[in-house]
Amino acid sequence: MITAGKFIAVEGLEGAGKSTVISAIKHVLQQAGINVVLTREPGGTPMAEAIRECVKHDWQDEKVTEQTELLLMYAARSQLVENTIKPQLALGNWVIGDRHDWSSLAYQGGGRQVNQSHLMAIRELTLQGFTADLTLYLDIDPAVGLERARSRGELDRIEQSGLAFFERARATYLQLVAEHDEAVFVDASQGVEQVKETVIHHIQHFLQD
Ligand code: Z5A
Repeated sequence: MITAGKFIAVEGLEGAGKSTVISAIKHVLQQAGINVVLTREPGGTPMAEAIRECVKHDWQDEKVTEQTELLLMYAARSQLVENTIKPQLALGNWVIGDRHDWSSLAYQGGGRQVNQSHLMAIRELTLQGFTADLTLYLDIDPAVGLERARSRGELDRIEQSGLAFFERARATYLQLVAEHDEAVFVDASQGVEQVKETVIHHIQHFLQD
């Protein structure tokens, strides 16, 4: 009998170090004999990757409305959850997501301040209660995270949203962590090795549960 896999979501502002810790988590899980599939949001399927291109970029004088941004994030998520995440979990594989639903709650809900009841309705339509088994939230001061992101190159459309936007997104993330027992807070202002060590400790604990 195949036991269903687990879905681990890694969340945080830009430059928090999500990509960096995901490879460490993958390594620990593989050493425990687990098959691991990596996903990213928005993206992770051919159609969702096309949506990613669409939503991250500037459209010159054409304003990307908050409604469009929200709908595209959930459209991409629907494609990914139904075509990749659920089938992989059913095969017994574990999925590590570079961002998931909390990104929309933090960025569109907190950052853009879209109407909460509309957001919740779109979320319910898309996910129908599907959630991550474990969410690791990497907390970083937005100014520090954006500086890390900037050092890699020019900021994209969403990254140019301003510090107040990212402060609101961070506040939403902190509230979500406080409200969910299956979430873990990680101080991502520490050095890379220390952040990785903290994350690995939590993963090993999760594996023992
Ligand atoms: N978005 C949204 O609005 N709504 C949604 O529902 C979803 C997403 C799903 C996705 O862009 C954008 O879409 C994102 C949110 C929005 N936009 N914004 N703004 P993305 O996937 O391209 O961006 P990201 O997820 O934020 O990735 P990132 O910038 O690459 O961040 P990261 O993966 O957390 O960081 P990293 O690549 O591991 O590290 C960044 C740099 O910092 C790198 O040079 C590292 O070597 C360095 N680093 C990492 N950790 C440390 C530590 N601890 N100390 C020092 N330096 C470090």
